[in-house]
Amino acid sequence: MSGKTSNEQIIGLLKGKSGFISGEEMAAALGISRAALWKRISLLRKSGYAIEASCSRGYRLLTSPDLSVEEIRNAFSPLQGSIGREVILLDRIDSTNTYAMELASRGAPEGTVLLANEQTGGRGRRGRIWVSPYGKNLYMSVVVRPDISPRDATVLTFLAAAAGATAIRALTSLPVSIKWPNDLLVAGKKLSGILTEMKADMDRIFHAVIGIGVNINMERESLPEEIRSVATSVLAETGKIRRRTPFAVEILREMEKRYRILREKGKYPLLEEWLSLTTTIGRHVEVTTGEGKITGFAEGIDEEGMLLLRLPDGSLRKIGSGDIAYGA
Ligand code: BT5
Repeated sequence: MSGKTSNEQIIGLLKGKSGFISGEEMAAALGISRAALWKRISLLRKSGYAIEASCSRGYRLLTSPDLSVEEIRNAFSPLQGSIGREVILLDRIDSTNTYAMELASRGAPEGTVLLANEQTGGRGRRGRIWVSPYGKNLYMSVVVRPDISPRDATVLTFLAAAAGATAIRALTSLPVSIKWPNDLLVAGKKLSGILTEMKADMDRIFHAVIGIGVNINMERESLPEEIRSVATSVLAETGKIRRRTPFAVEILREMEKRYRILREKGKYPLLEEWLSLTTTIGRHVEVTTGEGKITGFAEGIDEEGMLLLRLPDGSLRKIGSGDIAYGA
């Protein structure tokens, strides 16, 4: 348990037992006094854990908060890989990406994860908003320092999209697919979006932040009118309220696996996996770019993740960023 604070250790001990665990045993395991243990338990209750206390039998965990930073930390060892080695949960922030970029520029270690219960200024690409109501969804950003060229930064978005799709499929059995470049869709509606930002010069990335928002327990009716028809959530698709913790843990695990592949084998395995999960390639699409709308046949991606669009006049156009609409 090295590197864990007493909060994580307490939750680890309580979760390790289905019944009560004595205060004496816990205090001994943590190397703290019974009084200090009591204080810790009170604080954990304040952050949403229901812990029963009995004079004769000790403590028992009844329920955990649905987004538990202690459980997320316990799922990752600081020594194991990089992603998840530090996990911060904030109640409310303008944008986890903005704050993670700030932390990264102040030297936050690679793999720092920032989560929030609510974003008051959640962001999409090009200044658009990401609707982020309190306690409903996952809003998560990860600091990375990849040794890749800034021209290859799209692979970070692809890595997160594949990680998100794989994790959400495993947890929900929903047929999640990827729409170029950064959307996760279920039944044609947006379940999740990814925003990758970086500080870089011409040939080096100093740091990057990969932000992912996943709609979990948000009711479709609570969405603003203009988003309702394009968005969905796990609740809307399955009718079930879910704990957010397993989504955070599984997405981070899947990101870690792919980040290691990027480090050890380079970008090509990730581009290939992304191709196997996308529904964009091999169909007629309409792409809205900064210069307007273009329609064509999405033939593939190039080695930097740019979309290769065959235009009606037969020419091939490379598109670096845009919004895709699927034709009827
Ligand atoms: C995205 O942008 O899809 C990137 C979303 C990234 C959100 C995460 S949350 C954690 C981190 N911190 C942040 O501040 N951001 C990241 P884009 O492709 O530009 O899509 C934005 C569009 O999606 C909006 O214009 C709406 O149409 C739609 N939208 C907004 N909120 C939504 C939501 N909660 N669910 C589905 N669609 C939404």
